[in-house]
Amino acid sequence: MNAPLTFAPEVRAALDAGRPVVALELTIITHGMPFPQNIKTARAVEAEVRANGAIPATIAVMDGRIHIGLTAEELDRLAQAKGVMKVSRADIAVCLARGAYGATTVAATMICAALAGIKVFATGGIGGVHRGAEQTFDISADLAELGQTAVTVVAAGAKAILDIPKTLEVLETDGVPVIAFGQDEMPAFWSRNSGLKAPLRADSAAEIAASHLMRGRLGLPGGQLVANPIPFEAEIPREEILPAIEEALTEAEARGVAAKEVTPFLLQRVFEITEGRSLVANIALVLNNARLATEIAKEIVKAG
Ligand code: PSU
Ligand code: MN
Repeated sequence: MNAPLTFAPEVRAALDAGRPVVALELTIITHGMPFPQNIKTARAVEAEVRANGAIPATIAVMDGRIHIGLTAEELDRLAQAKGVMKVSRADIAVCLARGAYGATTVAATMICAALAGIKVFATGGIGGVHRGAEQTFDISADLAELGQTAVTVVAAGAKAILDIPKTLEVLETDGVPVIAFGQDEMPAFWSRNSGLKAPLRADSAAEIAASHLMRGRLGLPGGQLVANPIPFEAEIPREEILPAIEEALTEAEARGVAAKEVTPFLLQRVFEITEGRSLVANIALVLNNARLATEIAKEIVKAG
């Protein structure tokens, strides 16, 4: 393989020295949050990884290359650029070949992280099986990626805009361990609880690191999904967020929103309906995930 990777010098040095690195994605910044909170969040997440003892590697497609780690100037440019492509497994090669700007989703960020030798990735929420998928067939490529690419992904569970039971079923079929952190219940992004028991539970970063390494020893392809509940003080309880989600879903259906537009549309509408509260929660959970991912990356280095 001869993938067009461009490493930030600091990330390259950390990987060469076997120091912990955490991958970060940009789609949540370019397609999931409004300006200027998005750029502030991107910077804050990098700072959080650093403060806890790992090197952040925010990933993006630019000028026909996959960038593993961005300068402050590149981060600013991408967060403000118009027409940045939302790039998943299906689009990444086209985006690179065109030389366009691309923000990688969970699926594409996993692909890039694996190519770069990065084992842990922090995001907000993963894509999943959308409600009504039995009609629309809308199932995020994030799920199949988790089934085949060996990266441990820390997310705040699946958003309640998705069908969480079906999402868990697909992950089980694909052989993906779904590990709730520190609680029995599956978290649901803005809320700590989903009303569903998580398939697995772990109470320490060391245990998650050990199972990551064990999967490697077993030759199992695919990653792990760590479902990290949003901090108490930032959560929007289920009964408060569900009406906003229902309203956003009804509107998406009425307007015929489809394919890649669905997730960004729903996030934007929930943001408007909750008068910005969903965004405050979203930022808090991304930071929380960055902290846990950093701990896992450090434990993998220690044990590996
Ligand atoms: N969670 C968010 N905001 C987002 C996403 C997730 O809070 O923007 C993005 C992630 O990049 C995820 C993608 O991988 O949405 C899933 O999109 P789709 O359902 O189209 O695969
Ligand atoms: Mn989709």
